[in-house]
Amino acid sequence: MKIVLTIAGSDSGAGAGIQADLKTFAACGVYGTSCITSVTAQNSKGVTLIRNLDSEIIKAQIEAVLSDFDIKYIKIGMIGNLKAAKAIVEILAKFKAKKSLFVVYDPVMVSETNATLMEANIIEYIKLNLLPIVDVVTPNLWEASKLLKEMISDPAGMEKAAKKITIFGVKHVIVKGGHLTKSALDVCYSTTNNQMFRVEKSLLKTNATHGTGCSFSSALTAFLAKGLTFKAAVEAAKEYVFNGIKYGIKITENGKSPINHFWNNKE
Ligand code: PXL
Repeated sequence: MKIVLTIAGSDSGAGAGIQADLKTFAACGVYGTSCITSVTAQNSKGVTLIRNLDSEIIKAQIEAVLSDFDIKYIKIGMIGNLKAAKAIVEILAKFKAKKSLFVVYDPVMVSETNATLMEANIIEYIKLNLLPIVDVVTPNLWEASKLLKEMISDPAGMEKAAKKITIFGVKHVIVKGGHLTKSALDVCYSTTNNQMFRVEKSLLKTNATHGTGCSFSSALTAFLAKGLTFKAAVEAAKEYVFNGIKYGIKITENGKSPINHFWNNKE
């Protein structure tokens, strides 16, 4: 069985974050290991408290698994502050010098309930130091706008943005349009073969969308680890999340219900 690693924050509601990542890995048939960067107390209504972990424990978790398990594919999610970002860059650079690692980064900035999960002043550091050592970045419209300092709001803008983001040194960009009004359209660009392609699904009328971003990037990591091509892995990850939303765990009328990571095994 392929072994992968997630570097992300903990979500007590378990729809997103490290809990979503590990469930997605299990559902997609890979063995997931983890490094927790931050602990968030949250439910379907919002985030009540965040504790970012210190760089020593972040580095030690990554060192422990990468020095022992045979891991080639890594997913990164929530990075709360500059210290965490620096710790992750430092340790990944160290291991990348020794062996080939393929890194998928979901640039998490706010929660589904709009709480700030990443200090805004670290975006420049991330662009200059983390993006050059990751292989895929998966911003949503808002995150892509923040990375490029310009508004991205439609498919044509998404195509331009996907290409532009590769300037920071990342090979593949997926601009996710889950917040578009007509359909859930993602625009993908690969520098390896200069390929631009789109993946599209219909919008589902539900609030069970908590964890979609985390689960998409984790499913993508899992499918890449299993040997799918980039395009096939994106399509399979999109299908996985679409079904997770369709069979969501409806726990609330007003807040954000979590997706169902094990829709394939539903009652
Ligand atoms: O979906 C973004 C996200 C990432 N990581 C953690 C989260 C969330 C959203 O709530 O809680 C820990």
